[in-house]
Amino acid sequence: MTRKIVDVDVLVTSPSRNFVTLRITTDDGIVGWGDATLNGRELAVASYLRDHLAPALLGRDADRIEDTWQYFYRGAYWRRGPVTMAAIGAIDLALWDIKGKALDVPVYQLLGGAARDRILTYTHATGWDVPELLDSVDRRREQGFRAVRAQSGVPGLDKVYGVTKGAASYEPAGRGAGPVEEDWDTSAYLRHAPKVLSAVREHVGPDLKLLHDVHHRLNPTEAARLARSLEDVDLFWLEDVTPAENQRLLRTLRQQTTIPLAIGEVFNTVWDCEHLITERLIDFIRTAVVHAGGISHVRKILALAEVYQIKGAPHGPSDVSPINLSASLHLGLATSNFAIQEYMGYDPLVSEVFQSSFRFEDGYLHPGDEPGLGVHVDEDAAARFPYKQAYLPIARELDGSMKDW
Ligand code: KDG
Ligand code: MG
Repeated sequence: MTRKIVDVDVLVTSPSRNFVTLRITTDDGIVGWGDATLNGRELAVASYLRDHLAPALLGRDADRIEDTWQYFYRGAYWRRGPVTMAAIGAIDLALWDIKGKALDVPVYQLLGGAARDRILTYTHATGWDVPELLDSVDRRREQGFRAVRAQSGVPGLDKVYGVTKGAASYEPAGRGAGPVEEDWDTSAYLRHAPKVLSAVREHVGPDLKLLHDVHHRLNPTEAARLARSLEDVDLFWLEDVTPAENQRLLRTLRQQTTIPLAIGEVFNTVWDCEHLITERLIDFIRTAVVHAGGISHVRKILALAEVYQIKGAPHGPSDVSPINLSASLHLGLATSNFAIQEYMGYDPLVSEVFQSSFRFEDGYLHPGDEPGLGVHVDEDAAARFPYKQAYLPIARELDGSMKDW
């Protein structure tokens, strides 16, 4: 028996920020949902899906998830890259959602069943100065988080990516007709970050897991200097220390420090991280489920990582939708080498569009036991929030030259 795909549609909605959502419907009336959000490049993925992949999906057997993945990956002459892989990822999530609903089981059961009871999660704390950051960390601990990523301002700079001034929660993209420009000063950052993170460790004591994200801003020498100055802070990880292309040079850094390294939120396939994994230049692989071709491909990345004692810790910012978060949780529950899930939470407007069954308790997440991925999309609510152009900011050195992401 085949379960035919009879309808494919793409929703672009902006409840506080932009999300691209794929809806696939089968001839027996099952609806599956996939996230296709690529921050700042949303409409490119929407068009790739609508104009190129949707027509080829009509009439295919929805039950053949792996074959559909291979069809769109191997069948494309122009492979890989974030737009292509997010589009394939969205289809993959929607098909896993359909299969779970068809069999009346949550997706984690289809992936082998629970390999753990719950998933450790970390969230973000940000403050422009140390007192503000400590307040933010304390608020996160009061909410129950056992792991917190801490980011602060840098003296002399007006804005720093990932850091808010005051109590506002941080949103990676800014709305407008072009990217906001920020300044960057490596020397000031390298002087300041160790003091701030030491103050946080002193304030919270030994138990809280502390993480810090460098957002690809350093070269390997600078990264080694930072890592060595942070040895006593006992970080759970240091993230994205150098630009993602700098893979071979990470060996120098590894020789200088035992600080665990996390990399990979901008990777899209196993071929982007194969060297990092097989040379064990990292400790945590961060590919987001949707951005690397969905559950079907990310579980292969995690299987490779398992051989090298590297753990999965997928990207989970507020700029991918609750459908992606839910998929990540199903995969995480069923995967033995899964370490932690990033969870920034969502603006209340997002919950008007995406009603999810995952639950947060005592610093851990669980995807819930609804059939499929467990996310209901309210299309009327989605239609109330039209797309608004938005970009991630860019950064320049103090002399005006472009800085890496
Ligand atoms: O869209 C990019 C953001 O999601 C990213 O910059 C946030 O680095 C980030 C993180 O670790 O969540
Ligand atoms: Mg990051």
